[in-house]
Amino acid sequence: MWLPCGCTSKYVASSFARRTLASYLHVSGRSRCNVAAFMPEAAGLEGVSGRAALRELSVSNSESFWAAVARHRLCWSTPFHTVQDCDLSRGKIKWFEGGKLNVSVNCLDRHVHTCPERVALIWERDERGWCCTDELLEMTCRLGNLLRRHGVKRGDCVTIYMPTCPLAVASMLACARIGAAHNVVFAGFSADALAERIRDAQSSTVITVNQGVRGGKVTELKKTVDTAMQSCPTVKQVFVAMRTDNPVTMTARDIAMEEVREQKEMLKEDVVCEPAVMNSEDVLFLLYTSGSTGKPKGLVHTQAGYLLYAALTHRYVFSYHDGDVFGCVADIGWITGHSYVVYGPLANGATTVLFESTPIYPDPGRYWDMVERLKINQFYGAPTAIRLLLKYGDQWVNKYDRSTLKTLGSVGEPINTEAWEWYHRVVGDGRCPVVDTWWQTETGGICIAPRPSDPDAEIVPGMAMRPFFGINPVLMDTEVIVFGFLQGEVLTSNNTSGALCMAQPWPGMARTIHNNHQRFIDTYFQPYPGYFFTGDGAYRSEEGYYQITGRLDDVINVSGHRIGTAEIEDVVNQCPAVAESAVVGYTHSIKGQGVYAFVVLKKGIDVQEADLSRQLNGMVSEKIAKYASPDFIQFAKRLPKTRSGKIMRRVLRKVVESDLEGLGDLSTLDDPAAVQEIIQGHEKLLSKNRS
Ligand code: 6R9
Repeated sequence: MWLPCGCTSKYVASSFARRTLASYLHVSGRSRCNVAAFMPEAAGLEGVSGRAALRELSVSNSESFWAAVARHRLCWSTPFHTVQDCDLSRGKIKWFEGGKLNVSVNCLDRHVHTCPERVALIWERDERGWCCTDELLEMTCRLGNLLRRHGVKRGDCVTIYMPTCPLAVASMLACARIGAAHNVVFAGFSADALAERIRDAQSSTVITVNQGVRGGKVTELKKTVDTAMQSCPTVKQVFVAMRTDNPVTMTARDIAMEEVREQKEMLKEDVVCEPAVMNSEDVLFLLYTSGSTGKPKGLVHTQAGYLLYAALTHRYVFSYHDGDVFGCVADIGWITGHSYVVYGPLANGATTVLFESTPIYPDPGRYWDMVERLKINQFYGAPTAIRLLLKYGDQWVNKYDRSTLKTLGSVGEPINTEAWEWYHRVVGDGRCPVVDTWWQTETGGICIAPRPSDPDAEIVPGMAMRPFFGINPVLMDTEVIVFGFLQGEVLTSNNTSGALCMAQPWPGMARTIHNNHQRFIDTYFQPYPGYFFTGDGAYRSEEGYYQITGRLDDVINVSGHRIGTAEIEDVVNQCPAVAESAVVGYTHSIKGQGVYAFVVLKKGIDVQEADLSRQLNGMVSEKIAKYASPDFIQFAKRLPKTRSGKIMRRVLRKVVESDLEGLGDLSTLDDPAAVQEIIQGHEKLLSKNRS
């Protein structure tokens, strides 16, 4: 097996790393005032005497703030000459122009000097008790050389379809080292979803493993790649690593990273890999996410701004300190994995945990067993897992020593008060702050969270609360719709709800949608000109704290995974028996939201509904991913529509939430009787399900 199983290892080891570092290291901050202990570079900022002043300045004079932070926290080979050049109304976002650096050097080589003995990665494998760590720089360099030797160039895009394992992290960093962009596709996505992302990203190289292992189950990742390849003519090569001992069929396109020991491709490579000198605004990665149309968006993040923002939020939201072990249990296939498993922690020289398993494998004590064994200091997870574990009871938590924990984090969806309280009281023994962190693939890193703030500042359960440095949220009136778009004024008072927008750019935000800048503008900057529109609604309390209320568009959030209702409808509509469909989200006690599909069959179709449901579920799993598969499918004669033919999703949502009082004004409906049929069908489905 290629993926080795040592037990500890260091950030780096090669002498080349030391040399590289010397040429990259630049500047350091000088402490002058009392805020210096908190953020050394802030000491040089005019008039900053405390944290509140620092936060204020980060917004009112964001250029000075970000310039100081960027100089202090990143290693540049050439310093930047312009802090920012942004115009939100045109979707133009540029930070630190003129600056040159290499992200992998910032994440690896430079920590040689400061913490040569520190472990970079701890891989908590699916098999309990099998943790292992690797020489991350060495692996990254070998892989960088391998990719270079096989023709991968600066500016190319490499698709990574792998489980959360050290080689996946090394693959991301190897791309960064040689100046290629990466496109990580969550290993739970189907062959069709993978193929669509490979085609859109125009990748000619893919990296995968023979098989994945999660929750004790084997998944055929290489086979999925093979299927995807049938519709990806641009792919020239597929690198295949071995996660299990089982051989897989190799084709002429495939390159075994290791097969028999003597032929290990990676071991042939030198441990020295010259880092590409990248411009701040060169692409670091694409990451696809669901929007309100059927086609996922390839959001583009660039080098310096993204890395800086991931690092700064990682340091301050979680109160990370040198030597801490940071445990974010997200999969690397999502933005949380990118920013808080890989880039943020590694840029800060942290020991970061890669979690390959599930919260309940082999039993519901898995997380806390891991916390005890790996001595995790910050634990960052999703509300869906917390809700699930809460149901299994406190004994699974209490069995393990959690005294190393200092901060608990939550991400991906709203965390309900019950789950928050349990997380705080049981997991954190009532002594660890719980930070509910709001952010998105688009924002690159955390934008709203209870910390940083004064150590004893209040934290309200289930509230993200405070904007991060440089973040300037505003709430907009959602009532006014002009030409189909939400439009409105900034709501200035507290105790109010509205569309959550950002009034100022920050370094971590996405720069564009790959190959579709117009869609980027239309989605994020056109609804409220001059502002970045998040797609979420929020409430601002009397005290000025923010609470996220959920999506305002047709995107649902299943266990923290975003999925556009249109994507699911596109698949369901491909079934020859289906005339049309409408998918909506509903409240689900564990997953946060579940998927509810209304399906209208073509005339004269005579099928068993149960058979067709199975078929449709299978299609969605196969074309998108299992998590997107509907929990309920309701067959209907017709859907409620406006006179202009638009499906009234608002009405459907109310029906599935059993909120018949809230159906609202039905006068614009083409035929109000359709709603009655839908209500009856829904009741029938529920009672069938109960019995
Ligand atoms: C990081 C991530 C983003 C969407 C976002 C919002 C929801 C994320 C949340 C939250 C309430 C939180 N979301 N964090 N809702 N409270 N703390 O999840 O990115 O996959 O792009 O999803 O998730 O709706 O717009 P992404």
